[in-house]
Amino acid sequence: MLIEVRQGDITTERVDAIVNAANSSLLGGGGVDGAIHAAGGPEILAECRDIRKNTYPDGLPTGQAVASGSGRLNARWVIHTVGPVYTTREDRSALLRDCYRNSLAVAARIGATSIAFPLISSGIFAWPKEDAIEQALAGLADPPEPVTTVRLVLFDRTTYALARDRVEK
Ligand code: AR6
Repeated sequence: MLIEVRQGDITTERVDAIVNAANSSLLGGGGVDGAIHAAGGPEILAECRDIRKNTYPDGLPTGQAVASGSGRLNARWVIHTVGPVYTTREDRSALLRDCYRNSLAVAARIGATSIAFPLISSGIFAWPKEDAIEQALAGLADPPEPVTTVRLVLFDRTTYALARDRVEK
């Protein structure tokens, strides 16, 4: 399946589900996480608090994903996933691919057919952009039914150009 590559702000995407590059607390943060909570409003945080209390009292493990509602966003759901923090000491790339795979699995479970992803771990968690793109494309290959539209949304022009060149190659 073709992966769509776009430049822009993921909070405005018109898809069934957008993915949040969260942290295990699920209680918000900076980067795309901060932008999603700011744009979607307090309903998302309220639901995340419930998810923490009822399902993940110790936090959402790295590589896993969970869905919440989307407050005021165009998308119907937000799928929160926790990317690994980049380090040269060990290879954490399988966890990064898990974020994409597990988010797709959650999308399929809730019946989302279209889904948009940010470039997970490539900001505050410091994953090098080019490799983050490779891991994203590997993790997004073969989405499960009924997912038919998979979009990678890059925030800045430079990263967008890198991803577009890689996908068109
Ligand atoms: N739309 C699309 N992409 C965005 C947006 C946006 N509105 N804003 C930033 N990006 P980051 P991480 C890009 O730092 O590295 C938070 O505090 C950004 O340019 O958001 O996984 C969480 O709570 C970068 O390429 O996520 C965690 O603590 C990409 O999104 C931690 O940051 C990911 O950058 C997660 O760090």
